[in-house]
Amino acid sequence: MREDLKSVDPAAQVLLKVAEKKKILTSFERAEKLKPCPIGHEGACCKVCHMGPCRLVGKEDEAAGVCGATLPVVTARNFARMVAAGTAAHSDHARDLANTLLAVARGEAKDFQIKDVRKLNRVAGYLGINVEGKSVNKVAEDVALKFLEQFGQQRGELAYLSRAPKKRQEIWKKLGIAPRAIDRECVEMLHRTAMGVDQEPNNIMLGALRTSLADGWGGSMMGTDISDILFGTPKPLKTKASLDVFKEDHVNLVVHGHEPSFAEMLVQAQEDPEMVAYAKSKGAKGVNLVGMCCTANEILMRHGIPTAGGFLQQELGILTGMVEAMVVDVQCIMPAISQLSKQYHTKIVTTTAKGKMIDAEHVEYDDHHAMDIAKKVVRLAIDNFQNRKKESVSPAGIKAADVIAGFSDEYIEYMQGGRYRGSYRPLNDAIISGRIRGIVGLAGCNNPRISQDSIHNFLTREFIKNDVLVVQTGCSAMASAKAGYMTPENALENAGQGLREVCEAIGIPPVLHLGSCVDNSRILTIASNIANEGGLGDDIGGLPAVGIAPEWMSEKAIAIGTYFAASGVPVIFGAGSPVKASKTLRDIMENKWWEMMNAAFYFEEDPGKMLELALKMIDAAREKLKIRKYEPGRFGTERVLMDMAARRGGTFATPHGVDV
Ligand code: MSK
Repeated sequence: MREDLKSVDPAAQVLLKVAEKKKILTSFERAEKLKPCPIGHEGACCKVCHMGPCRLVGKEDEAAGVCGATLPVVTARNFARMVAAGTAAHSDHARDLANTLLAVARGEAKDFQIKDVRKLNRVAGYLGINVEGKSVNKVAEDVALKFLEQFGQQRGELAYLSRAPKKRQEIWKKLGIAPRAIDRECVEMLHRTAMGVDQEPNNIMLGALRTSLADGWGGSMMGTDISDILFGTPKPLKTKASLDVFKEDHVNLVVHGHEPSFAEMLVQAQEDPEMVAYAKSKGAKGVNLVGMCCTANEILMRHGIPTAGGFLQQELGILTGMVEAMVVDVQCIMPAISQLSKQYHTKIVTTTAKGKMIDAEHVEYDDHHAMDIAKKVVRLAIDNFQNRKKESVSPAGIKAADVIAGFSDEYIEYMQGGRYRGSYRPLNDAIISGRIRGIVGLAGCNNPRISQDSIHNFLTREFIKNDVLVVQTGCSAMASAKAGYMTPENALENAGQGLREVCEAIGIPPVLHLGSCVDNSRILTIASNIANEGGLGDDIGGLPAVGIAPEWMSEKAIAIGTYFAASGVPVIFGAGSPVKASKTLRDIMENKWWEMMNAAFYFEEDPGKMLELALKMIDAAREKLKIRKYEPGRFGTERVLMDMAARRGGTFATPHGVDV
């Protein structure tokens, strides 16, 4: 691993040199110059009222703010607020999609159609909506209205909680953390963490768990499902990933952010013969649509649109001098890009009233006139083609990697038996026999304080070498895509023998691209399906599975990590700990959560130790399940069966292999 480099992506390295030569500062240099405040970085700065900010230094049992708030309370409140913000982000995205679904169902958004009726009916089933005798649009309307109700309902619990294994639902009930409504949990979390309300760290963290579940089994899962219903459920397809996906003879239009609706329209608009003719009239061969960040993941999974990469590529993309327009919506959009664009011909186009930028053009997206607005933006990019300056063009010049992406949970089920006999049996059997040692969900961001992609790539390589199936989302998926890990050939070259055999038999890469950040909900669905298939316990908790976000930076990542833990998947985060200041908090997350939920939340910066801890937890889970001990190259079908007492006892596997 090259920690001395700002990035291990060779195309990014080329463009960082361009920036250096032109004396342009990017987030990579700003991160070097601007050291984080050590007190706030570790969760010990309280700024929930104006008596402070109070910086709590000193011993845990002595440090206190002006009001007397202790270090564990302050750290817990800070963490819980991150969870609330992350949950709000994913869920507001889902709310927009639910409104689009409603508009489509009512014939008000005529440029969209319901692409996956089968999924619509499946979702209606989860929500208890009868589809008999109803038109597709009526079912879609009922589904959209039910989804919208989930945000503000005053009674009951979120409908999607019923998709979790029964045992997990009982744990949530017992702990009192089953979320009631999405907005309610976010609002309550902000209230509880305001000055002078919840002052018991464990109770604050219970609130954080409940809020996070409103993300994972609420907003995010809804976001994924509505996108599949409207734009199609992903199936594997081939595309490219690199900063070198820009074309010199085309108008390069980048779509960056998170919400897929407008991006879907741009996919259609850029292919429209009228737009192609217009591009030709301006001297270009056509329009080259490229994705960035999670919008990239959405249109890559469904249309094979190439990706320029994740969060840290946004400034670098502009530095190529080849981007006519960068269209942005919400989340992970650096304010720096509008300033940087002034030194190039690139136009930054904001598209939502929620996210405007100084010096950007604003073209407001409205799903009632989606295609007209998409064409307006495509035209704007085409008109800017003539302003591209030859002398400022700096292509990365590194061949883009092939990527096979598009592994929805439905497709994973399908590939294990076909449309009518799809199941998770083969995957469970491969885990039981030891061909697959376990599953790791690698997710989360890049962070300029860490050599870009270095830990994502290190862990991906090591896990597949150790027969661990890797499923990826968000910027982590981009890291593997760019590195060429998402091809079946990679399995042949780099995977351990057991994983390789499974990949060859099914014809999949050992690293599966599952989609965007909201698509972490697909990992929850896969985990539920594995648990419900049988043979590996009856809960998500206790599966040989771990979630890791090694280079995280966003509050959304914290919300995801927390709902993974609340769902029974232990998680490891790198890039520094926002709870490091409080031993009490660390103890709650690393030990108490094992007792409560059969999972934990660790912060560990050392990549080697992350790997070791993840493998240890996977092996401990295997031992507790009494399935074959993992031995590289030795597989079998024999199992040590659990007796009823062991099953009922619900013994939990800790990383130390101790019953709790
Ligand atoms: S885009 S949240 S930097 S994964 Fe979803 Fe990447 Fe993290 Fe944004």
